[in-house]
Amino acid sequence: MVVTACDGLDGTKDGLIADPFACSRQPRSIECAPGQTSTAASFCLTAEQVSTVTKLYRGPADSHGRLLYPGWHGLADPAISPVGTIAYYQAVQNFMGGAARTSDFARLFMLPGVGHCGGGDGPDSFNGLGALVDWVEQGQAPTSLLTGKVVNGQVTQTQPVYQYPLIAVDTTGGPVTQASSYTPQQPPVSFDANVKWAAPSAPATSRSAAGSAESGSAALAKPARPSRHGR
Ligand SMILES: [Ca+2]
Repeated sequence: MVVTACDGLDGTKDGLIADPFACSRQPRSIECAPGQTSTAASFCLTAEQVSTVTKLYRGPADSHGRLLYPGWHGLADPAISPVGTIAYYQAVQNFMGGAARTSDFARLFMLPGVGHCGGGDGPDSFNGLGALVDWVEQGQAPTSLLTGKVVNGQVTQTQPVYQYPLIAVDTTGGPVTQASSYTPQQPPVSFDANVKWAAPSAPATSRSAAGSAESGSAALAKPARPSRHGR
């Protein structure tokens, strides 16, 4: 239902939601009409189900309405909300004094349709280690990662992912399964990741950092290059 409603909002009809924050579809919009029963052909949610899904999207909050943990809202990690990853990255940018200073050593790439450490409908194979090696040893900071979908040993789809917040959009009209069809674009809706946390220091804990690095995304942090001359 959500994919059907929001697939095209990221600029590419490919069965994946690259920009979940542009998706404003509310669970209430598919609440069953009075007397209606949900069927496979005519799917709807009961009032209780609408209430539950709405709370899941909003995320748990304390009695003052401050967020305890991000709502569950894409990209496709069922275990850890990608919003937590983005909020952590935003917190790092705030601490470092902006996006440009942070990009010197840490870059975030969100993987549409990809699960916790892999899997999901989206292309989940990529060479993050190679990107880090090029960054450290060649000074070539990654602006995109080439991802691929491998089914039964065959690559069925390739797609670039770009440095957050840019998303890959099929602007050429080429096949959505080929990376060459895509160019980096600003998302139609900019996402404010400055979360008002119940515990202000929560996003900066080491536990949050370790978990968020696996969250349907590739957070590349550039390690310092070992010096051979003790400089
Ligand atoms: Ca899409």
